[in-house]
Amino acid sequence: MVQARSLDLDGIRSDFPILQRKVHGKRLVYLDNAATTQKPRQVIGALTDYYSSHNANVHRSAHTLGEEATEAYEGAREKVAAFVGAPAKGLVFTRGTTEATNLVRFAWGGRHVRRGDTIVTTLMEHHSNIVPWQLLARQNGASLKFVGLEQDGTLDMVSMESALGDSPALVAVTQCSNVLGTVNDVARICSMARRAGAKTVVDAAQSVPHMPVDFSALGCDFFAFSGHKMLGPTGIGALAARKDLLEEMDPFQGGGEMIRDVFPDHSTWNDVPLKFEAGTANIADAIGLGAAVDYLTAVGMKKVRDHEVRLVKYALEALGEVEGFRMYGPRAPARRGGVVSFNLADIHAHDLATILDEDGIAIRAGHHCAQPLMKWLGVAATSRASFYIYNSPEDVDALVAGLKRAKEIFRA
Ligand code: 7TS
Repeated sequence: MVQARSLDLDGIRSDFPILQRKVHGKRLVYLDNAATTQKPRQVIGALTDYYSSHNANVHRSAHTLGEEATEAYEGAREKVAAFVGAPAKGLVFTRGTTEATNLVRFAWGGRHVRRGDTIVTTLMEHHSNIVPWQLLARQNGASLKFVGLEQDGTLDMVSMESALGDSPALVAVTQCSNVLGTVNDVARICSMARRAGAKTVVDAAQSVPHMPVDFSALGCDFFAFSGHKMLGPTGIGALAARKDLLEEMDPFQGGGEMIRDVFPDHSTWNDVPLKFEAGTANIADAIGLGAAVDYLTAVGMKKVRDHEVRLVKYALEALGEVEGFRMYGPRAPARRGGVVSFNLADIHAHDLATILDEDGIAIRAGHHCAQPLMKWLGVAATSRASFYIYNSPEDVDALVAGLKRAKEIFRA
């Protein structure tokens, strides 16, 4: 058995109540972490504590609960910002990555992308880093260009150079693919884009939860991620952005909280980042995300990354021995995140996921919200196992056994 135990796995696993439950009478083997992660009792506890003892609206009430809630909410912002290397005033809470890219679409793109402009994205993006740019391009008369991939599922940098030759207004790229696992050199891409005069949006949904990241060092303009993929609650995420850009951007939504003064004929805006947080915020979940960040910080993000690299190495070796196993994306574990997408012989990915579920194993099957990538791969769907801090080599062994059982059932 390969050691993938640089973390205190038993200690970590004991923090996740859901890992104790059975599925179809079997031990739960949760391998759908790219879709969403499970929550430790520390995060669940932070939500319960907030609602039990501190609940009030923020930024408005002079009473004790109001002050406690505001302090906890703004404290969470500071923690989350520090976790990704961004200043707190440059971190806008959103519902998640999707809302963050859409915020850029409306609040930055609306005024800065003009007729005839180009927006560059890549073939490995999640739909949330494609569709907002399609909508923006259509609305503003711009065009969308896709950077292609190499055979091994890494970005074709010649195609990137050529796309940048058109002096695009915006370059939108993922730091880590949710299908191929490819980790892109976004610092290099952002520096190339800046020289070409483009602003950059980095989709960090699959990087922030899994590896050390530093928004300021990357040199990007916008950086989007989701709390629920990093042990936090659903419905909370963030956009980190260059503060000077946030200052001059239009608001995203109009309403309470985002204004300074409202007159019958016009309004003035609150300071950044509150200018982008209209209405009552998702206070409890932001605080829950702060608790998730505390948890990950205590584990150590370098350890999280090392654990996943080891686990993926073990998984690729073990899965590679199952006849008919075809994986997608780069082979070297150091060049990829903790997701392994594959197909098994001619078994449909959805059938495979259903068989594995009978064994208590949760994987995702489908297009993973990356249809242009599926087309490029020449498949309608893949199966995907995605790992996190509580997964063990035993989970990989269970997956391998499940695949063998599926092959017997389908005689594939
Ligand atoms: N970007 C990437 C790379 C993602 O993997 C996802 C979600 C998103 C953006 C959108 O995040 P949201 O929190 O706004 O929904 N990815 C997946 C997935 O791979 N399976 O389910 C959701």
